Amino acid sequence: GEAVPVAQRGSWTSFLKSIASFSGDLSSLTAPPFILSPVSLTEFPAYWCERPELFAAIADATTEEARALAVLKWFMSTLKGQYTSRNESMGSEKKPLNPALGELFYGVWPDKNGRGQTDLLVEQVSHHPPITAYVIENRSKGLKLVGHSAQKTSFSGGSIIVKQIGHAVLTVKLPAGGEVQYLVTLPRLRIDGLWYGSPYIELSDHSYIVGGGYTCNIEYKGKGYFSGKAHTFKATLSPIHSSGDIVVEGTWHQNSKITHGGSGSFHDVSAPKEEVTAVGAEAGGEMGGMETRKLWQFVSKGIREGDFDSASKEKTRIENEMRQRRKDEAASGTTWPMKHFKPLGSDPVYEKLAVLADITPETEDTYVFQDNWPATLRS
Ligand code: 0T9
Repeated sequence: GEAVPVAQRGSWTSFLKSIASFSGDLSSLTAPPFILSPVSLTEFPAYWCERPELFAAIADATTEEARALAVLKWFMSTLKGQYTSRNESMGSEKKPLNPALGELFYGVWPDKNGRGQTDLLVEQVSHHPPITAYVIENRSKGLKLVGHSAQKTSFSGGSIIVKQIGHAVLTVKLPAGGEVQYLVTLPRLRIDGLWYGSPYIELSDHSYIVGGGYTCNIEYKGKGYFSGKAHTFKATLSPIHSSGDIVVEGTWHQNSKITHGGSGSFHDVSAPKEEVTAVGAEAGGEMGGMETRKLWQFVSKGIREGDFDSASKEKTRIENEMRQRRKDEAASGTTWPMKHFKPLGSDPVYEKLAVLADITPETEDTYVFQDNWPATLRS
């Protein structure tokens, strides 16, 4: 692999071998320094709102069709950040920090041009397997996205295949009273370029957005499929109670246009995105010990500055501390309490909406937000 520093070639090769002979939770495998990211997975839910004005715009739609299109446009516009931003900022996909149980991340996108303030709250609700639960809310616009994210990984043909587990539900308060909910499911990922030490993500299969009188089936293709172009998608938006599909086609990391049932350009993510501002939850906006940027502070610093010795020492210290915490809990017959969510074995909203688009599985568990925002985000 050309992108692998000479001194790390041996450890990269053995890392790839361990991936190949392993399936399940990749997050716990030790990887060579050059591929480590200083950012924890608890920060990833922020990708859902890095174009806050597109999220806010969902509230301004006045017809079911306009609302379904606004939801699709917001969703499509998050994908570039979700799946290519590490390549842009760090040169390739990197291995994120594996969050500790109970790790927290809070953030905000401030009000601008009347779009309203948008708040973010994330909690690591399981360590083994890793599960991240999140809420994004724009209160003034009556919009709330609640979801959770986990992965099942396997290795095939030199690539890592990532099946995303979890879904999100977007709740939109209607100006006339009442609300409408959209189920958002997640695409499958393939991580290519491993051999060369410069991994990148391609999306495949389908994901869905269902609700508000519409189903939307989004099909993902990459290089070597029907278009031969990387990061291609085709979204078919269908009204549930009438006919007349709207089709959108393009590349999710660039732009798209309406190719059926209308015309004109659809989404375009060439303009810069807006990163979330991290907010501490303690008094005075301080960060507590379980808040991601405080917990990983010195690991991240070590990785950023190329001081992998201190990064690795500090990481071991955190992991040992967490191991001890689990032992103490086992000894006292307690478990780490979730701070913001309650687990539920099946999600009634998912079940109601998944059948409308023939989504499998028909049932999924969920994490119910307890509506306990820290005061620092709500003052
Ligand atoms: C939810 C996203 C997810 C998380 C990451 C697969 C992955 C962990 C999960 C799915 C977000 O909404 C979107 C983007 C990137 C996904 C990560 C990419 C990645 O490589 C990791 C896995 C666990 C690895 O770190 C594999 C080993 C690594 C050396 C390859 C770069």
